[in-house]
Amino acid sequence: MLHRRIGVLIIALCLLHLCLNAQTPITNAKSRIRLNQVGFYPVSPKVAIVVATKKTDFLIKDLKGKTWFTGQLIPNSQPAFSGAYTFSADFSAFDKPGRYFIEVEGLGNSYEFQIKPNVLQPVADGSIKAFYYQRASIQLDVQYAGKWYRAAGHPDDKVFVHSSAASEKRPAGFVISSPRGWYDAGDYNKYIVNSGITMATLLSLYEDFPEYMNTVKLNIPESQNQIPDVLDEVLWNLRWMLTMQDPNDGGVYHKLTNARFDGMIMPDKADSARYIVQKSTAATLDFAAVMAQASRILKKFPKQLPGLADSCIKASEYAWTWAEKNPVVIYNQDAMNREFKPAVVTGTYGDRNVGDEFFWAASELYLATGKDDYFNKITLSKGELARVPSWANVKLLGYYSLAQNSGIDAANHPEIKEIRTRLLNMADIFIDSAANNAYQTVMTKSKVNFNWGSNSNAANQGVLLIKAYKLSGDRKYLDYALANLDYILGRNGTGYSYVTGFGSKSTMHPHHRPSIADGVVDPIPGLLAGGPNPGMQDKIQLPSLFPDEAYIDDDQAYASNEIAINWNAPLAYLANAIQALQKKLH
Ligand SMILES: [Ca+2]
Ligand SMILES: [Ca+2]
Repeated sequence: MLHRRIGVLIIALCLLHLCLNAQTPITNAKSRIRLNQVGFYPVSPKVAIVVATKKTDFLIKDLKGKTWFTGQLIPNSQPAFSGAYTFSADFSAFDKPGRYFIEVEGLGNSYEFQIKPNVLQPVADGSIKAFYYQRASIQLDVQYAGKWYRAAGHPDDKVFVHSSAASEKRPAGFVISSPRGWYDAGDYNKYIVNSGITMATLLSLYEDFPEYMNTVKLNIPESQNQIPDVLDEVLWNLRWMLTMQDPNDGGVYHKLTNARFDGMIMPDKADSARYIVQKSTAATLDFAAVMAQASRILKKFPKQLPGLADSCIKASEYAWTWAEKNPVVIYNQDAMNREFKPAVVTGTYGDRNVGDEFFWAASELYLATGKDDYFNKITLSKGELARVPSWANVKLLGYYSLAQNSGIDAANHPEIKEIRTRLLNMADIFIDSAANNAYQTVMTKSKVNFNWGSNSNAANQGVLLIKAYKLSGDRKYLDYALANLDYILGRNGTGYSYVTGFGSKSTMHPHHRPSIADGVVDPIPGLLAGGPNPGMQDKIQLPSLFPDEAYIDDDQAYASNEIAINWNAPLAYLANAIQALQKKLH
């Protein structure tokens, strides 16, 4: 009896297998033809990567099946990390606007894509709008948030001074008001250190592309005022940051947080007590840098924002003074928890080296005030650049501002020339031999790019390449910046578009409390997933451990599928810069 049942089961499984096999060509092609699933500008380079075994023709067809372009797959010289060989389908010469798919002889069809001017505008807008969805202390109305509308959470108007932060004038339990700000990531806490790099990236997006950013409308509550929407969004977090400075000494609290992470609940259901914890040198310097940069930019809006630029530079210099008096107050959560209660076990952002924070803050303070005292704090040591900026290593943010700020007296400061040379050298190292790897991008050159938050490396490399383009006018940097954006939108080892809401096969289950708890099938749009990371710190089994395939679209997989403001900001910079520069791509 048992044998007979097993026999029936085997026959059923075989039939199922046949059925699945009958569909294999199409499924196969969609997973094997990897391309930017959003689309291409008529003038821009257009490349899909095909995981295939032989060199054949490929066709560009419209949705009615009419062939518009025929090309031949070109083998790439290096295999993917998995050992699989890839081919490039280059259809850059084809520039007719429309909706298309790629058919590869004997393989099947790709996902659909578009060719048209401004094709990346929705994803560029969406990557900034994502910050609106991260806002604390505000209800998201249906007219702005669509089906993701929600009640306000975290008023943060009664925040307790944690015992680690107690001072004479603000003892433990003292209440301050610290509303607004963005939720940092998949959780609902607010961290100054991670706000630092995030704010810098969005502020420099505005500073580098003011004309384009003046045209960007995000349908947020401030869209009708006379301030560019990207700056309105930045102001939501800036006004929170200002409340994180102790008015009595200028020091800045490391974070505003629950004692423990919330469950997977909506913001308005998360009502644990909120604390500001001890001050730290890193937080204070990040704050000083952001406020100096903001003062420089907000000065251009004296009527709309009376007095704010002045408040920012005052707060910045006050913070700098505290940091000079307290140069090594390192945030060590374990040590703090041994001494103070309640224990706090949320994100640490414990940066042990603050040399780069001093560099960045001094750079921004010099640019904002013109005071040589700040410039004299800047020293360029050899070999200090190798990686893109991160929350813990912000030196490059200082480089960016110094290299590009036109107000600076470069003739009297030879360091500026040296900084520009170093940035271009770094960009050259990035693009060197990038044409050889399986996906023909800077991101896929090396497995070291695939750590926690790997997609932010792709985005931050893109930012650096855009900066190199702005310094040199050399289009090769722009092309590789675009290739990294293609990578993020589907030209990669998994075939996923890692931006929620954009692309046929995009991240659906980010580790992100509102997306999990809101009862809406689609995740909140415009969020960049962390991306492939073989480190598996979350212990969630991954389908592959090859560096560029180590990804799972699972809302528990915080090591590869969380979202974070410091990852979304470089995506916003890259996508909007590409939009602003699209006409230069030919
Ligand atoms: Ca506005
Ligand atoms: Ca650091």
